[in-house]
Amino acid sequence: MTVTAGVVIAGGLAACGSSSSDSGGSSGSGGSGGSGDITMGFAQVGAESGWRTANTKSVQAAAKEAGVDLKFSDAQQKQENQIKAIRSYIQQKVDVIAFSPVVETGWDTVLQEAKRAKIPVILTDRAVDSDDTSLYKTFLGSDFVVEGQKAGQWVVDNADTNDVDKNGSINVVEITGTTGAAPAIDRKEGFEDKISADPSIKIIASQTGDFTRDGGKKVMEAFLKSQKDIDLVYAHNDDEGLGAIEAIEAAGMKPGVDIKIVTVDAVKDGMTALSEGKINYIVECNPLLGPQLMELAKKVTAGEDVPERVVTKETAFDQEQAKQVLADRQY
Ligand code: GYE
Repeated sequence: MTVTAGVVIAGGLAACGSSSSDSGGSSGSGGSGGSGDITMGFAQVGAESGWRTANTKSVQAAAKEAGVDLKFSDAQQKQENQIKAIRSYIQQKVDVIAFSPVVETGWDTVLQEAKRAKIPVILTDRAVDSDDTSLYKTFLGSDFVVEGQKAGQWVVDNADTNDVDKNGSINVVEITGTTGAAPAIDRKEGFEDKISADPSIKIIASQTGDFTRDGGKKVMEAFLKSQKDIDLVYAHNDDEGLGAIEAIEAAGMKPGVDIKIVTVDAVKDGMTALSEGKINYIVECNPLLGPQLMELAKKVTAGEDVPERVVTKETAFDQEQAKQVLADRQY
């Protein structure tokens, strides 16, 4: 993760919402006709998780609301597909390209092509790891290191109950997100940062579940075979945690009791499991980035300055808090 400066809490931007009266200001350099409407090419990661589905819906609904003509592609979690989609948006001369990079590295060439074509790029949700920050206008999304820190801090703060077998050590198995993806790298880093304060907490195994339910289940099945005395699962998203629950139950144990579970996202299925006590703690990651993305797109295509980093505002939930908000959870 390279982007650090210019932190702005996104609530302010979202509040300016979707007034369509300023659409005449758009002067997209890619040029898509004289109506003033903006054409956006959006290269999505895939449909790997509940979070992603909510994110896609948010972007599509916000584009409609803002009068943005959205070209949408699903890369099925493959970088090559995202690069192809971005190249096709460049060819189509869209006004702005937004994308959520599946992995952090390997984007410079295609982003230079966009820059040469004078098409501004907005990173949404995930960052790229590039020394050349002129390749994109802004990065809108969560601080994944902070998310990992919140998860790790909870494990430290609840060390007594997390030591399920009371043998003085907390054995953690980690189900990581997609290898090379910003949230996988940063959620690991933040978590390790916090648990290092307590030497009794150890990550005894770590493997990718690719942010999917099926991946989480398979990895947990393997951990249950290869590891003794697992106290806690740290899954990088809810879907992986939900897959782990299936594996733990199939092995005749009680998730949330015999093995504690901490995840990130707070989508409805995750929050349901939390309120039932099968997950113990969830760090929120907000997928509803659409309105802020459209607001940034309007500014960028109008040649206005935008902050180079827009961080979304988030919280975390325990069982009681999950019960309180579950009924109103939109996604
Ligand atoms: O946590 C996970 C999804 O990039 C923040 O991607 C996103 C992550 C999210 O598949 O569920």
